[in-house]
Amino acid sequence: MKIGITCYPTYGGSGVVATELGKALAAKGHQIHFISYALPHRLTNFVENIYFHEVEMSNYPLFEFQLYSLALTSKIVEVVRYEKLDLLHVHYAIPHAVSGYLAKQILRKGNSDLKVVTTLHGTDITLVGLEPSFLPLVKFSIEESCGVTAVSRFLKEKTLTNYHIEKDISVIYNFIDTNFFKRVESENLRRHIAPNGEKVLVHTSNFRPVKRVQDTIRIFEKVHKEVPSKLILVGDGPDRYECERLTRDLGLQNDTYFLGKQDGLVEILSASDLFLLPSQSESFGLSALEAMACGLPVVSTSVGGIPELVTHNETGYIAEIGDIDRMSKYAIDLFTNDRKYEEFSQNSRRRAVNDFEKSKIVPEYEKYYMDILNH
Ligand code: GMT
Repeated sequence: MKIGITCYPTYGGSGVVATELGKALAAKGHQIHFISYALPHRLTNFVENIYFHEVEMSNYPLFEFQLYSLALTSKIVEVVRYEKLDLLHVHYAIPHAVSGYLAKQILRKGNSDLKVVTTLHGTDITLVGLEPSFLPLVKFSIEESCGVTAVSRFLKEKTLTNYHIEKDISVIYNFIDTNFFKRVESENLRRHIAPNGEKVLVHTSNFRPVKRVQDTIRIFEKVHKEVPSKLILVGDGPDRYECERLTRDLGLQNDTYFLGKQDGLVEILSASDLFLLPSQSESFGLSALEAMACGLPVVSTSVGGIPELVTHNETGYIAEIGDIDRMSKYAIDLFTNDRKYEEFSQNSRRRAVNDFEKSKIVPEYEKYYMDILNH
């Protein structure tokens, strides 16, 4: 198949899933054309069968705001026409599903029937998409997509109820390469972070309010009082400054590492013991899956699609949003019970391998494409 993929090229989960999907499909012999404003950050080296088409933006002074959705539409039309794509797969509805719809209408004039598949990832449905300036467009573009997938059952249900949509939405979970995401040797890093054998808690995110990173620090404060421990925070975003301030206010600055955006995630996770995900909303929790594949139990909130990934009392623990006391007790419980910790760690790795390995999920997308093309 010749497939176009449009996604955000940045560190967000939707871009990661889109890029890893493109790479996996290319490895299976499909021709993949990424269409975005920058090279996806997980596309670090040359991969056979992968092409990148950059959306060029005009800076004409009359346009106070950049017209990205329109420029993207024109680029999609160009790539579909000249590369003869069979299908376009857009990740994150805003604005990609709208650009996909417009491109389809333009191509229809030339008698070409572009199939557009939209994958809903999270805040495109639960947060941003509900804003009055986007809601009608999100609803319309979902209804008009030839196929729609959601990354969890929770997200599918939210889409149908929030937008009053009657559409067949397929659930295709996030996936990872468990041969890449696995515990690796990380003694040097571990010795640097926790020189006296302290336990290591870790959190990775884009530091947006929805992630409640401050809760991570407050959980750590309580754990730290009971168990010698360190906290690693990976990523960057609007809440980072506040988090750094809170860490200083609580006197935890010498035990907390703000690493910023990092590519060496596997080594960092391998040097850690427990993953914290205290989100306010989370459609799936790709970051938790990456940690589980590296053998880390997860302590998280019970929101969104997280319970479809984290099994309470098996691969970690889940609690109510903001229940810092409970989440810290869970962490302390795991740190003070070696047998239970080991069992949870093995369960986490097993769950990632058995249920979310890319070799299991990628064929689900391939089958989905075939169904759409044959329809
Ligand atoms: O929605 C976001 O805040 C970021 C978003 C993205 O698209 O980058 O992440 C979402 O997509 C991931 C991949 O499907 C999911 O694993 C995340 O749970 C989801 N984030 C939220 O729902 C907050």
